[in-house]
Amino acid sequence: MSELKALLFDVDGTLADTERDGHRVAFNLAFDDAGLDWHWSVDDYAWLLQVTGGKERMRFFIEQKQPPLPANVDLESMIPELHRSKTDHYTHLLGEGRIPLRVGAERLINEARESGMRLAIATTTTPANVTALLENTLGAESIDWFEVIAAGDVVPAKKPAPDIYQWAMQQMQLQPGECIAFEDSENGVISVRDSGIKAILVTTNHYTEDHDFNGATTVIDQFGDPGNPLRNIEGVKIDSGFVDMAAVRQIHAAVN
Ligand code: XBP
Ligand code: MG
Repeated sequence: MSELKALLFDVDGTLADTERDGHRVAFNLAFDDAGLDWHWSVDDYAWLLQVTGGKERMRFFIEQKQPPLPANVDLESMIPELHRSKTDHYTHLLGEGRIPLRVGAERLINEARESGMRLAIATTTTPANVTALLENTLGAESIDWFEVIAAGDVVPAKKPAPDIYQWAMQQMQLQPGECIAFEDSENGVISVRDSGIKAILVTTNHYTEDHDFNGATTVIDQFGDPGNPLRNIEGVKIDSGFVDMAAVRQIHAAVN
């Protein structure tokens, strides 16, 4: 049995519901600014989310849908330019306080800190987006609560590749058995699983509730709070109605 030492959090969909009203909106604003007649609807975006990474997602869209493109366009410069603009829009949306953390996330992070757990972020999104979310929800000092912020292009292969979790563990000199990961999507679970981490807690959301979470230890609909209980969906059950450190330890111990 390994000792639990660290909590590794995905960001998009897990700590906050950023995709529908954040990333998607920012992509559309960037398309408008660039004079592109493209629009990603709430439904289209469910399909687009199969590809992680904003640059990778735009390339996938262009290849699959062949939308109208400006004459003589060079995709190798257009995609990064569009992505810079999208990141600007996204961080502005966060700055307006439009996207709160999900139910129970702040409570769990605070309890983990109080109990001496090490914390890290393992995400596909751009580092500036993580900083903006943390600053605008938990406060500027919260960035330092996370020992490692593993994000974006720090590894060449994004989720579902295991690289981002392996990179975070390497930086922290942790073994997979010493960690628990928090995810919301099928790609996220595959990434964690293939990194060797066995303890995986999934909170579903609008876009991921029908995903295949094979390999997850526990699947619930939200972290929950006292008075706002979670719903157990699959795997190890949480009886208290919300995820606290006792539940986190129970989930870790069930598979380590
Ligand atoms: C998050 C993503 C990201 C964001 C966009 O996946 O797929 O691509 O949608 O971020 P996960 P960027 O939650 O599995 O890490 O545009 O900054 O790439
Ligand atoms: Mg996610």
